[in-house]
Amino acid sequence: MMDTDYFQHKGINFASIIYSKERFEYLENEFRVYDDDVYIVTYPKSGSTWMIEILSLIRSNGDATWCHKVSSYMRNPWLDATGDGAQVVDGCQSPRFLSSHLPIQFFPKSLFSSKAKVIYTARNPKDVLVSMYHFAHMSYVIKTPHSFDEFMEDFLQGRVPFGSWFDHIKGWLQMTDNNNFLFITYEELKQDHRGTVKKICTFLGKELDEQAIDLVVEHSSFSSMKNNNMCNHSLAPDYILDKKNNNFMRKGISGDWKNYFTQKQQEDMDIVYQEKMKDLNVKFSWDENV
Ligand code: PPS
Repeated sequence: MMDTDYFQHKGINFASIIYSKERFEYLENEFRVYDDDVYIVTYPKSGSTWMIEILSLIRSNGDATWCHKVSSYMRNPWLDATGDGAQVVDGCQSPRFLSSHLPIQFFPKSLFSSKAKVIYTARNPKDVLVSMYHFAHMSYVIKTPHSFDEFMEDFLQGRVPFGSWFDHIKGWLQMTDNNNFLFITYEELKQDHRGTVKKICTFLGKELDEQAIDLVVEHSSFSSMKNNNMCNHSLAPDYILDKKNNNFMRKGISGDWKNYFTQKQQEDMDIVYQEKMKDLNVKFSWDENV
């Protein structure tokens, strides 16, 4: 597989193939956030594609026609990348629904004086690591790892694209007290898909009847999304994803890390986790089992 070139921006690695310093500087300093914008923010592999689908379905009252006709890249464009993606964002009509993996210190500064809404989705970092490890074998935006051990070291040291998982979540959690910020976890969605969809509707101020909620849940299930080419990333260009032997919609479960981590890797990661998260006074659903 072809390897990936990284450049650094503020100490964080990014693949030059779709990201650039110019775009990041433009976004941070010049991009204008509007009060009626809604941002889906995630660290990679934490449930972005799932959240995009849920939001698109909520916006269309559970009717899946739009989700089956228009790609997720057009329905909820990605802020971060250069090229076609940037053009879609820049031509987007309000109210805009946009997606981003940016750490908070890279985000457009105008967010912080706006009333725009942010939905931050987090996932157990052990499952993020496993998902990203597989993704790194199919994607040209992450260097292909030589081994799981080496990848874990890169992940824990924040050398993977978008930097440290720990810094990302800690950075965004600074917004917890803001009424326009909603924190959701992948695990919460897995455990209570319907309840979490309702919570998102309340946050967005969108009233859906019970039948529409059922449709949102049905069409955003893992199996529905896996079969929908408009969201399963089978339309991603070949220079970004090698889809021949891999599937973006891989397993869609919580706790897959248990199938990959040795006892020693688990203990090593727990030590780093405790140390990095000790100053954060928040309990996560995965804490029991991290
Ligand atoms: S990316 O590349 O950063 O945008 O990836 P992202 O979409 O954030 O995360 C991909 C993982 O989310 C899983 N996924 C789902 N899980 C459960 N239900 C639904 N509907 C769903 N849709 C996507 C996807 O399978 C990736 O997780 P893994 O563990 O690799 O299967």
